[in-house]
Amino acid sequence: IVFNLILTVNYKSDNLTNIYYEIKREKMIFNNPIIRGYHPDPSICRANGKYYLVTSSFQYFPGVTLFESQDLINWNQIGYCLTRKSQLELDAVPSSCGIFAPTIRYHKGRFYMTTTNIGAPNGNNFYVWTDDIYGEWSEPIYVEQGGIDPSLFFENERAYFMSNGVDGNGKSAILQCEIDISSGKQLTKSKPIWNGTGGRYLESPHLYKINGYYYVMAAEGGTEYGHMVTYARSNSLWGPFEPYPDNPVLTNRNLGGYQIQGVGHADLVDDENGNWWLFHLGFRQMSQWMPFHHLGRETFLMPVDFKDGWFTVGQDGTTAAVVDTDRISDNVKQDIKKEFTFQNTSWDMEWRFLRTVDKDNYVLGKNELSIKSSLDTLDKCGSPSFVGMHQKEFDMDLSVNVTANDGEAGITMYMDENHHYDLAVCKDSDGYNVLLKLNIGDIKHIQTCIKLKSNEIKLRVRACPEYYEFFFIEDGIENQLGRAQTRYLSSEVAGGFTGVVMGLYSQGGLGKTFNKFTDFICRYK
Ligand code: 6LW
Repeated sequence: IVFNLILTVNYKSDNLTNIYYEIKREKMIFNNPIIRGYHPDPSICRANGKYYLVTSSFQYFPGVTLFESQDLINWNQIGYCLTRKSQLELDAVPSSCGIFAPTIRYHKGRFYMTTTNIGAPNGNNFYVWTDDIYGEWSEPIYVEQGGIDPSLFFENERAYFMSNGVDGNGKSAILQCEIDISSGKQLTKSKPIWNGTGGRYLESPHLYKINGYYYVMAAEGGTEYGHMVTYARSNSLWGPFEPYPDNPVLTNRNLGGYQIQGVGHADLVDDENGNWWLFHLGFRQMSQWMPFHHLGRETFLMPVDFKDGWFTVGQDGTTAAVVDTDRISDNVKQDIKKEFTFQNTSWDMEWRFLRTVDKDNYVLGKNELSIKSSLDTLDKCGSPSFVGMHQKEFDMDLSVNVTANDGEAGITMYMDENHHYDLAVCKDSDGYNVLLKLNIGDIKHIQTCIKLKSNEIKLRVRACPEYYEFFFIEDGIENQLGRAQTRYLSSEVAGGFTGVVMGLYSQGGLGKTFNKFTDFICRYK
């Protein structure tokens, strides 16, 4: 426990009259983002004394990242909701399509997760359920109501489903219907319940009942610098809804130069003591006057206050990087993991694949990884041989030993098929080379190519907010191959909804022999 010692000196002219001090308990302090690396569109529920949170996964497999927490501050990934091809078809899905914003809810001992698979043959809204949060989830149950960002609300044995859409006049609206939760069948027509406050891209609806009022909360303004959270309340879940007079209730759009931007798309949860919290997405721009972000949209937490049937978020409706609160025990310490290795991660948790995994191309060992090339390369919108982890911080030092036997094997800092930097060992007719390849849109450039003495080498990437620097280590000597600006992998340049994923990959060659990776280590400052 840390205490603040406050020393107050009262004096009249030069005569000390009083010296007194008080001891105050220091507040718990936590840092945002609370879940780092690309993890947007958080949704949360409370069950059995714990909290469960899901985030979007797009073209990556498995789908819908699932986290657990005891204290709202420290989150452990416990799995994914969509782990089978029958639940998640990603074959033809473009980058940043696939799994959009999920919602997780707990009702009568059962967890439900609803989402949309954009670009898939059966791209409708659907939900899956489980009675065991650590186990497998059901097959998808489809709902006819279209739009994105589906959500569920349960009351008196009834289930309601909402998503974004348009009303009879073509105006953006939150649409709602009652469904049969066992079959997904609509029991009522889809009805517009709220039109938002006029911001573009009305999305991310959630419905709550709190102290007698129904609240519909949404995001508006688009998921860039103008993003915001708005809400309205009603005595009926069908409306009419009366907007909160001070909407938006949360936005950082007027905090020019502040690192955290684009805050919106939120979900509310109450803790055991009856305090409310808002989990939402936002992003960290690379530095004060550099409006680029390449780590993707991440998950943030802010406290909520209710007064006279309305709620506010934070102190002034903005999200801060450092939050102090007396609502969380000061025994809780925020533990931000700084080092990731093959040993302290698990292939079915932190590591993820692009679209459809051909298991024959991977040997996921305890301390080593072997991959052989698939037909797809990193430059295609397909399923290359690739396994990656989200980049979580700007400052990073990543290294891995590579033994290349066939084609090209290395590390890629990967945003999408058109925006990635690759550092690799490559076999050609007279031996092995180390390559640095920069892919920025239509510009595909081999920056450096150096002949190696053997096919075994250590590759290293160091990152700061503005640059990646690329190295290889041969005979114990570190050589720099070049560097590249992070901004060209940012959402502002590449577009899309994901962030940089650090991938280990293999491509080209005959695709018959495995390339080996050992001693992976990624350290954040
Ligand atoms: C998501 C939408 C959004 O469905 O981005 O920021 C979309 N909000 O609500 C993809 O993450």
